[in-house]
Amino acid sequence: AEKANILDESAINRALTRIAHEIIERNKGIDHCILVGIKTRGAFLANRLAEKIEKIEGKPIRIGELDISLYRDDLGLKYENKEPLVKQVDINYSLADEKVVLIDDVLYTGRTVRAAMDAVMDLGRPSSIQLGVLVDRGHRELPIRPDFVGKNIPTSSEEKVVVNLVETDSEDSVTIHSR
Ligand code: 3GP
Ligand code: 5GP
Ligand code: MG
Repeated sequence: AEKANILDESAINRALTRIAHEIIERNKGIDHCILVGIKTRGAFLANRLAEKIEKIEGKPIRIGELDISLYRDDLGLKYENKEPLVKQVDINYSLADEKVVLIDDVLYTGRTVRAAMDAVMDLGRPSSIQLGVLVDRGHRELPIRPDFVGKNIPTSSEEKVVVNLVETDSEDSVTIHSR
């Protein structure tokens, strides 16, 4: 199948550096912010952003994780009327009156983010929820938009965006594959 390179290691790093600055600017600092990464790769990205934010601001930002998967792990059937399910919540803070910044690798239909928002709201009433993603590939099925975007990649539904991160893959890269 065809493959197109979209982001390499330095492009990913630069995008994350920019997003780190944007998160700080939008929130006038990070005092009431908590990053919540959506596993697997969104959690790695949240960790990278937290490192950058700590370097810039000189203090740590709080961080949590959500494990959200499709009801069935069968990616071959993934789109057929399956809603994402929150499988695990790793957030050791009250979110009441806090600003939650959800982080994911790819934003597509928005259903995963909707599930993430439900889980976050269950932990108390945050003052706001923001969303940062490395790639927005379009095709939203819900009224959800990201506040921070690494790169907008218009895709067809047949294409697949492959995000590789060294924490779990052999390299840092974003590529598009036609199925
Ligand atoms: P990731 O979150 O670690 O990147 O959703 C489980 C995994 O399957 C995700 O891993 C994601 O990258 C990959 N995946 C690829 N295409 C899709 C898709 O269209 N929907 C979902 N939910 N996951 C996909
Ligand atoms: P959504 O719920 O918005 O349809 O999809 C978002 C979730 O599915 C993200 O967590 C992301 O991991 C995954 N996803 C959807 N489409 C793609 C894709 O093309 N590539 C990758 N890597 N992940 C995708
Ligand atoms: Mg993901």
